[in-house]
Amino acid sequence: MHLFPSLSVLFLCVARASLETKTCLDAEKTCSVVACSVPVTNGTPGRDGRDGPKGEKGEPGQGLRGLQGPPGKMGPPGSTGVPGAPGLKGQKGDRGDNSAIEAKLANLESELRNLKAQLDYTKKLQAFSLGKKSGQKLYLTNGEKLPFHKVKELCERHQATVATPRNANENQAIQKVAKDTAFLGITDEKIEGQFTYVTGGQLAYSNWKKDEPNDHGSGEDCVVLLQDGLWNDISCSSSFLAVCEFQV
Ligand SMILES: [Ca+2]
Ligand SMILES: [Ca+2]
Repeated sequence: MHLFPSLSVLFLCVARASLETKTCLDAEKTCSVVACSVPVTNGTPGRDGRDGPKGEKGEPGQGLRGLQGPPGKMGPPGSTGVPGAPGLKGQKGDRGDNSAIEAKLANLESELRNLKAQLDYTKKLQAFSLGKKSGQKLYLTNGEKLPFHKVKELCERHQATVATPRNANENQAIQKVAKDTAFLGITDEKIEGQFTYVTGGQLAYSNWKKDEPNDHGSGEDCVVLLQDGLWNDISCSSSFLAVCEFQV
């Protein structure tokens, strides 16, 4: 195999010897085998080499700067600060003249005491002439005989309630005021057989006549105080003496 290139070269040199004998011989001495042979075509390109090392970081770019945006929303209020130090004490003021006011106040107190004494005396006269007082309660009658609900309205109009004895003393006091059979502020209108005060609450005291209450006839839901001080249930629509109870 290695002989053919040499033979080709030799043949080429012989073929051209007649024309350029000297030249070829000289060339055989000096030029390379390739220079004297037929032209050699290039081979296929080799494979790509390995990646080179990473380069250094470049300089930052210089793009155009945007316009400034609108201001953001207001933030939440901050926390309350620490209280400041107390201020300096002020100078003492001038002493006021309260003597005139004190004198007026003394007069008013004196008038108030006189009025209270007169009121107490009036109450005593009233209790003596019209009614009967028991504890903090004053019982009065105007002498009218009315159905129970009219008696109730009459007493309420005078900031009072229908006379309601809660013990034997009160029962006796009402008995002395009432010169006739009188309504008491007690009914079983809400629940038959369960007598309660019209102002509310279960009975704390009772003084029923024998065989009463009997809810006689078409029904008896109101209560009267008989002249002997005993109680009887009776029709609310019947008319009896109105006796009212006042807080004093
Ligand atoms: Ca009844
Ligand atoms: Ca009865």
